[in-house]
Amino acid sequence: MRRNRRTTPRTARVLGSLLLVAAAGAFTVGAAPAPPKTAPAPPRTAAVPLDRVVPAPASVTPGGAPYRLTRATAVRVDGPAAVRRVGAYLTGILRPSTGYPLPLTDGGSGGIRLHLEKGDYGAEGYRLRSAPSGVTLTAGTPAGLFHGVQTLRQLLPAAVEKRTVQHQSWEIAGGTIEDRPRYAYRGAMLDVARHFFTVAQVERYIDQLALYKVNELHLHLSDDQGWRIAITSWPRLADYGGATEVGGGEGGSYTQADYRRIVSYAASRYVEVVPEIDMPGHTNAALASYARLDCDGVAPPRYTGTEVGFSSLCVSKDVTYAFVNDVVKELAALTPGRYLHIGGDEAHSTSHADYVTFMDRVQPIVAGYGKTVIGWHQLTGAHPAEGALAQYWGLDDTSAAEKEQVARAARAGTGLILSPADRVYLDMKYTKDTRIGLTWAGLVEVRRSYDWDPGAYLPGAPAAAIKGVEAPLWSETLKTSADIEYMAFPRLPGAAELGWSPAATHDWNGYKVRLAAQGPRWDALGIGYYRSPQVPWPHG
Ligand code: NGO
Repeated sequence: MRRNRRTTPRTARVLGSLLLVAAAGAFTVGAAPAPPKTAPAPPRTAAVPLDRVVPAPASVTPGGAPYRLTRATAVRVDGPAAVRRVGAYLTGILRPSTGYPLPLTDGGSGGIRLHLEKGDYGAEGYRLRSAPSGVTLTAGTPAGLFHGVQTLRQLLPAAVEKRTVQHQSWEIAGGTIEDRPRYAYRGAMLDVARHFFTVAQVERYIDQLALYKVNELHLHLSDDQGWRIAITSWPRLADYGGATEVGGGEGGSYTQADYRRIVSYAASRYVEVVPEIDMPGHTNAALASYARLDCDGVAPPRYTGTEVGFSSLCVSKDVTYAFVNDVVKELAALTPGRYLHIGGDEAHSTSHADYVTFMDRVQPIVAGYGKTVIGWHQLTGAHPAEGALAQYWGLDDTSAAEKEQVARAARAGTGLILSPADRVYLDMKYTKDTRIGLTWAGLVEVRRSYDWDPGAYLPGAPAAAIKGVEAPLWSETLKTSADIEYMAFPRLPGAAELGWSPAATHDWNGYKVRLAAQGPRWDALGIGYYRSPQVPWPHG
């Protein structure tokens, strides 16, 4: 017989939940005032099971009756201003859809409580406890509370994400979640060079990343087709080099104030910005802007195609390093984050000797401004600086020799960020019929994107060298936020889960059910996604 929860008679359900509440010993008279007589009776909706969260939490212990939000619920915060800001972020999500006032108050008990305490939470972990008397989020840091808020969102019905009042009940299943990330680096990259995206578009993506506890936004700020960040000492980079893009559109660039806005918006979502200036290849926009950067002193025309590998900074000229120094100095000053990405991929027009010379000179410049170098994994073919991270973007079938070069560097202390292109390059088409995207790394359906283990991916690389996972989104074929979202969803949450969740939770069959439950949330948020046939989306 098929069972359907919704067919249980209402009286039996009410009695059942009263019994559960009483059994939990938490029934307090008057805790939840009866709705006013005039209000329409809210339809019953089953609470989202505690184990429906993406990324999968480290530990889930369901139990006891749910908590129900009411008109009387308060959001209680104690601790520094940052905790209050996380509380305000939460009320900003809950008020429009519930229509409840949800006052933000200091201390007290009951309602939804955000609370810092010393404990074994780590830098980003949290605990969520839900019972009829209230929901308490506890963490050691505001970042942990923020991640806990993302879990809390997913435990409410999908309609909580709508921006107009929804008349329904809002319950959070009873139990406890204890959670912390597997990896400290959980990234997404956005290529704003091939097509330019505005501050508002980047902020929209940041909000989407935060839903899945991604904490690093790598911005690919320069490439052959465009230079996207104003550098005061080299103004033509943005003014001229930024004024085009793939296909010949008008391009664009961020003023330094724009960039600061992105950085601070990201920080409000506990996301660190990792700026990338790709060097020594992928530099046509810079070479077109300043003839003196070219070995022959002749500036090439600006470039709007998609073939790459033809440009190189002039490794033998001193002005090259003066240029790099100025750019890195300004960018480092604008960036509170720890990292500065120097690219280093596809330097096909730079000899190997020149590449090594260039990296030997440029990495100390980055260190001199207090930043840690990240480079694409070709950096491991030179001399990665102490503490540098290499970002692996090979394929499953990349040659054993190339993988071994990266693994050897990892054994010698270089940390790795994993972005295997035939797994987590979000710009790869899902199927041959995907309307945008590239295919050079293959077709990457949702399962393929999720079904690998970062800890065991690269033969010979010690587990401790793996710092995390990043999902790059290159924009040769992407022009709008709708394009970004269609390629990122539903694969981005899988990459985020690989970065956050313990390996023991990894299971495609369980994941696809949790992922399916995200669909109605994306609908409510206005995110258009690829309805992969591999995922059992709810009907409707
Ligand atoms: C490669 C290449 C990029 C392309 C991208 C497209 C890296 C690190 N370099 O990835 O220039 O945009 O593929 O998928």
